[in-house]
Amino acid sequence: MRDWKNLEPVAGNGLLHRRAFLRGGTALAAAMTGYTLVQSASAQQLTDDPWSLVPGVAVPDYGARSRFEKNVVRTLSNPNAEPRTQHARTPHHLINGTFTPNGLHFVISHAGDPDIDPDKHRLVIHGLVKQPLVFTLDTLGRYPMVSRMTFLECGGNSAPLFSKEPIQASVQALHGLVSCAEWTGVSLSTLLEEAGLDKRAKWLVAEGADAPHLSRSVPLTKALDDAMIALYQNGERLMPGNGYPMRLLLPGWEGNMNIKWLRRIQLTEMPGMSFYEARTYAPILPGGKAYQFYFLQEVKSFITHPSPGLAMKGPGFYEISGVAYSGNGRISKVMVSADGGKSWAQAALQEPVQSKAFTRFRVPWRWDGGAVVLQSRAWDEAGFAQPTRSELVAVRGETTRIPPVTGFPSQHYNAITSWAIDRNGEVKHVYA
Ligand SMILES: Nc1nc2c(c(=O)[nH]1)N[C@H]1C(S)=C(S)[C@@H](COP(=O)(O)O)O[C@H]1N2
Ligand SMILES: [Mo]
Repeated sequence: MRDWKNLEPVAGNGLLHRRAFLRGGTALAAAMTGYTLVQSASAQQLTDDPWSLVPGVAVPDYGARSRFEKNVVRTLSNPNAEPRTQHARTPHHLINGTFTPNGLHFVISHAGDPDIDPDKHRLVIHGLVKQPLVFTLDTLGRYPMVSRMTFLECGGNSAPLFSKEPIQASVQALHGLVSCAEWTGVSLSTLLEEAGLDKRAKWLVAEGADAPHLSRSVPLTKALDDAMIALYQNGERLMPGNGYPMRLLLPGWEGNMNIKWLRRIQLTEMPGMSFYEARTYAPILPGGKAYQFYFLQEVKSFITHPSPGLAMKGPGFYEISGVAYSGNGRISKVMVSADGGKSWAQAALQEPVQSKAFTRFRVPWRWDGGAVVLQSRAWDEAGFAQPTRSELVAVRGETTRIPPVTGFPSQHYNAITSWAIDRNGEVKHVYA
């Protein structure tokens, strides 16, 4: 039997080989004993509580999670729906796996969630097409459908990390504006083929039915590549906050372009230069120039376990895990460091590794109780590496404004996140 405590670390501060526990199951048992198991004697002492001797409650017609899970919720930026943007952030530290339950998928709604009667909703495709078309939910549902896992991330996710000083907040507050779901719907290319494209068409302008009629321009190349009119989210109809009854889905591209409550697609020669693409999502660089059309959500990762708020429970075995994703395709590699980036161990990637979707990574770790700094760094199949924070801010700048506001760097932060763990097991957000 391999003695877990004597396994040679592959990187500083006790990171173990990613397959350390696949080499022999007995090693795992040895690893856990004395740390996470209760005393072995108590395993004999299962009691028959009264409830375990009688039948349970009625099975509901629509399931809800256990009442003991009621604290696993999104955090809301504007709970009274004052007339400004509302954000609901995903609690990444309280869930696991790779997809986000519908009730915990992040939401950004600039003027609340409309209450749309699906029978009355229409989607119009017009402009530079041979044949303008109008669809009901029913007619759309008769086209061949596709399903795919994909992450959706607001361009402003992780914006607090542009702050000069690290903001003390949970992974939910820092990175909660990204989620991942299985979306099912009709390929936009199918509908555009039916409408017939005019040769002059190079862009489309998509518009939502909500009060701001949020509109964004999408290059035709993306529309014909993997864009989808999504009708289902993790198997059920879209949630009202995520665009019920239909939304535009542009896998791997800036959240804001994924128009919810989609009602119009107009084919055009040129982009519409709408409010969001001309202002908010044209990030300004330190020299005063601005990015125009920064569509891609680039390769990124962060550690969810452990993370601030999930204090360590004494030295011993832990699994470090988190999510990695890239708008360019599949994640090819994730490295994890426990010494602030001096040495790295390769993480195991949970199969299947899907294109433009969350990939969960895991590394076994023996924490000796000393101060450490945890980091994760991802690479994608297109060859891009997640930058360090100093590399990113060298190009994009920092801000002293909290929370970051328009006019200051506040978009497309994809650099490394660092969690410092002190001797008490407290986890803090740091820059390393
Ligand atoms: N019609 C409409 N579409 C919208 C929005 C909106 O307020 N109205 N918010 C946008 C923003 S800023 C983001 S980040 C994504 C978020 O999608 P989600 O709320 O489904 O997570 O939707 C985008 N699409
Ligand atoms: Mo957004």
